[in-house]
Amino acid sequence: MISRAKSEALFAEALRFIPGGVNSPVRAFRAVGGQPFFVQRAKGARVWDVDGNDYIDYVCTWGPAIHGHAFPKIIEAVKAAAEHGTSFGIPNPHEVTMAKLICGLVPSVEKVRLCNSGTEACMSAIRLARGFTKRDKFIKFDGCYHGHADCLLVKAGSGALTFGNPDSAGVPADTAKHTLVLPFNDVEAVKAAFLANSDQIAAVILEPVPGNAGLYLPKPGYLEFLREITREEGAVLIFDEVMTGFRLAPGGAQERFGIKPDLTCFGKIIGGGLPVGAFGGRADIMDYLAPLGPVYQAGTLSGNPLAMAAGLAALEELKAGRTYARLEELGAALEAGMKDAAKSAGVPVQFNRCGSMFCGYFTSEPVHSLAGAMKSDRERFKKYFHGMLEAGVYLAPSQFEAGFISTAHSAADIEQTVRAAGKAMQGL
Ligand code: KE4
Repeated sequence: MISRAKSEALFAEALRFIPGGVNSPVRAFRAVGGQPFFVQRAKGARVWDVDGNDYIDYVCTWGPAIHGHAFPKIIEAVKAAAEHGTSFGIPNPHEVTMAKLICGLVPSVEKVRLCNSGTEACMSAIRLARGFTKRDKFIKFDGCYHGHADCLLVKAGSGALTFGNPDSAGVPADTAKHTLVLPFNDVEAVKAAFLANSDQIAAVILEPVPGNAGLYLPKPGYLEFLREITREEGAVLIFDEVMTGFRLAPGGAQERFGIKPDLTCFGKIIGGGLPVGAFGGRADIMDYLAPLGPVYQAGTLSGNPLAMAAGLAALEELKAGRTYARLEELGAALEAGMKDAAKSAGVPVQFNRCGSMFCGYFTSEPVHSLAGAMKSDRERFKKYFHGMLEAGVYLAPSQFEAGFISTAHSAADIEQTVRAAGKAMQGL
């Protein structure tokens, strides 16, 4: 067993001052048992804990570290920007460069507003769609996560076509009732929801490739169907690309699947590891935002110079390098290796992948929705997770999260990961 005595002492102290000892619930290892380790430093594809143990990292800070940790160009950019101040609350040139870069890389985005998290981006996009359409209801899909704004912490209410139920304490039923939660990849459910709520639905928001219930893909034609029905019904189509944006292609999932949404939410990669979110899209909708229009949205640190410097360095590198070809090579190698490992161990695994995002479900049935993901054997996942951790491979501490590969991962890292998986799956 790897010694983690310093992490254990830190966690005991953290529990005294921070709820659950963490500043974001998934980090607490409650889905897999045991205690989280504490990171001392990170570089490339690896993180080191405070006890000196190192791990190949497939969480990549939940997506931002697409170039690996402590990427030199990002570190240099942040250091240089910090010399001139850490925040102004006054427009700065970096904001304009960032906005032009996002609009240049994502054709559906004519104008963009920067904020400080994916939650802010999604919350604001929903408010904007409601203001633009003057409608209150909106559709989301089970298994898709769009941050923790009240109206988005909702699960399917009875007969999903009616209204949602709060998925968290503290969310008033009056708030949740406007949120319709439908199964993903189900065309008939969307048709029925629009029929039952005609002229009342402001928007449809989705992760085009859901990465918050593990990872599964849209069925052929599904995204095209959503684009068509929202256009016909006068509802705003919102792609939440906080995770997929700039990861699945320079223009995100919408480039990969050839769909043009009305609004898109961003986060993670565009901050280069610092806190940034953004939402953008059709100019006629975006111009409803204050100070131009009646929909209010604001943020003290929006467009922060340090976060802009880090994000610009990250995005410029994506434009310059052969990032996506490299990520595809690594992803394909990991997928092939994992499938072989599961077959050799005689363990039923569905390994879903889209570019450099992946998830292995312990089930024999294909996974295309939350219902499918829920059939995964979580006891097997828990044992597998800890087997991999002991072998120096850090996976997301939950079956219902996606894994991420960076350009800093090497073929040797993938080989080490596959060998570890072969051992961890033995006897599951
Ligand atoms: P943040 O508010 O955490 O920056 O973004 C919320 C969000 C919105 N949309 C999508 C598609 C997301 O994946 C997220 C956040 N992702 C989770 C990982 N599953 C963040 C990790 C965490 O909550 O600690």
